[in-house]
Amino acid sequence: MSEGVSTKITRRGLLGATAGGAALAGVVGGRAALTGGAIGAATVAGTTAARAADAVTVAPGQLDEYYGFWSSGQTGELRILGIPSMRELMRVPVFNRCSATGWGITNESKKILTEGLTEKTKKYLAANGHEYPQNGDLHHVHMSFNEGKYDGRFLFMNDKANTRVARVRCDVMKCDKIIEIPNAKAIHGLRPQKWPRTNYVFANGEDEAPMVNDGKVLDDPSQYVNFYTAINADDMTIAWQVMVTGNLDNTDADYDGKYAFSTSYNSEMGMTLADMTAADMDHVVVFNIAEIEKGIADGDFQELNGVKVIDGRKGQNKNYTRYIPIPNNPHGCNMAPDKIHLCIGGKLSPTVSVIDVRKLDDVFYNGADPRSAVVAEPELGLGPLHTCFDGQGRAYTTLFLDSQVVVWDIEKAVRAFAGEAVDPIVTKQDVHYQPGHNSTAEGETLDASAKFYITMNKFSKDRFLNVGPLKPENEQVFLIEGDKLTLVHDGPTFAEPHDSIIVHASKVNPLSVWNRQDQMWAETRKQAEADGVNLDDYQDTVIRDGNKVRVYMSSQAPQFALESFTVKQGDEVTVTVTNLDDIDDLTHGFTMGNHGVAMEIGPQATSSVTFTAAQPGVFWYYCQWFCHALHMEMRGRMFVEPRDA
Ligand code: CUK
Ligand code: CUA
Ligand code: CA
Repeated sequence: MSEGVSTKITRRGLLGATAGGAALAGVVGGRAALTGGAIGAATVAGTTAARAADAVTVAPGQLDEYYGFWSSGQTGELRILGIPSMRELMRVPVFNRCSATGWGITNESKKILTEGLTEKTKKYLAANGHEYPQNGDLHHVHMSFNEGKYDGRFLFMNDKANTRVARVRCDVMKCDKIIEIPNAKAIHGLRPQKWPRTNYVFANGEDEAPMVNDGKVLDDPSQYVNFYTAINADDMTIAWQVMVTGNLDNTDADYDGKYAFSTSYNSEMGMTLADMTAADMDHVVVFNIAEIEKGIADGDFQELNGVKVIDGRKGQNKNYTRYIPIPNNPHGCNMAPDKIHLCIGGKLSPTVSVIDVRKLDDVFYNGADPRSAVVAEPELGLGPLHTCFDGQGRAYTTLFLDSQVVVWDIEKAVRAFAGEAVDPIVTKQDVHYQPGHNSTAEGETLDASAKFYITMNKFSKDRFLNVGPLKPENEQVFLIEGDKLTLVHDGPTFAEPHDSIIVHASKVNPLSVWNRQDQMWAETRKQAEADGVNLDDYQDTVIRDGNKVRVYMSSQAPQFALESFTVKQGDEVTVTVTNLDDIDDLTHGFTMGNHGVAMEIGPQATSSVTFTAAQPGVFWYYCQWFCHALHMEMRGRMFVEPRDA
């Protein structure tokens, strides 16, 4: 790093004042100054940043060793990066609309975006002129597991804004299911079951609301509840829900298939900032999966909006849940790959609470004090949020207020908690600035490794050219070498990746060309068959069905099968395009001018779109994916005849 230590101190002091709050500015600035000096000395003594950067450089034309799957927060999409290069490879629209692919425009995508919505929500949306939510807030993306390791089948992700969970197929990297979660409000934390495989995807409802939210109860928080949801991963249906006390933030599952866990920052059930932060201790809820399944089988549930709901609130005296007191508005919830230790970020407490999951049986069945499962609570720094692991007994915790990562030894933290005079902290490293989540390669699996460390920082401040008041965030890559982290990459990124997972490339094997029989366009295929059109062959057919017109055209670079077609003003027009090119990377598009219509048609794929030809005239359609030297010429005309002609 060429920047002087004194510059760094000034920048970090400034940041403390803005992001940490005026009251904390002195503390944060002071710590940063000390650490800045220490890290500077370490850099001089150790590996040079230049040599370290070589270790993660991927030369032009070379492929990355890992896929990175990234959330995008309020942008609503999934992103795919190459790791360690941090090259952005793809954006997969999920909860957002996409102008390039037609996600949210095509019939195939609209089916996925609408079919999982509750009737109530469809009504709310219709009143606002929408068929499906126009936004999404995608915080957490996780892959399906088989025996504690990624299996390359699916990615699951949440939408906090509209209480949804989506699934992306890894064979084509497209979303194939989106469901709204009934009863719950604001799905935030999300994790797949790790063991024996991902039968369930666990999803946390963050916002409190009346159990039956029909307006009869309003400002009476004593009647509010929260819901923990288990989704059947294979068919994306709701398996069951558990009603809990307090709200739910982040979640994770163990490596035994016995327990799942959620943090709660609002055990107080407060409705104001002051009330939500009133208690010194909040809690982690432990869910006993076998007991919940048994309760469901025994009929110990109520049915609420079609979902079987178990009562796991405090004071139920059943074995569905236990509440472990944790300081203070805890946030991150991360299960270590040692299969033993669950790490809870204290957020307002400078500690991470470590729960030994082997002690939970005693808590459930032998009346042990829930706090007896806490086997370490190291004081690590200010604002601990999320923890990741390197598979070698070390934990890496982001310190939001300190703008640092702290590397610490889990076993030493346990020994220190038991009274031994050992310091669990291995090192602290500055990051730029205010980190949230962090990742190591496959760190949330049994294949966790100690190669590199990625930090997702909420603020970039002065790290990049100024692009106006809205700045990019900053994701940084550090090389891990023993006790030392060396910064090797800064990566600006648009709002707001919370989380990422890093998956070895050998576990992900997407197709290059679609399978013609893919389910994605099964309904379109059915309609084509009814119309006597073979979607697997050359198509240039126009079917009139009352005021509905169905246009079938195949495409092969650089031509659509139809140079023109004619409809009448007011017709509902469905255009179905099949890309008959059977060549890697040869995607066509279909954009209808002035109609807000565009779609991607990948090699061997079929896509369709429906719109109303409201105005008479000549309208050009064109292919918007550059496919050929004569790509510009890949266009045609829609003639719309006046209604009374
Ligand atoms: S939460 Cu964003 S930094 Cu939604 Cu995973 Cu902690
Ligand atoms: Cu086909 Cu451009
Ligand atoms: Ca609290």
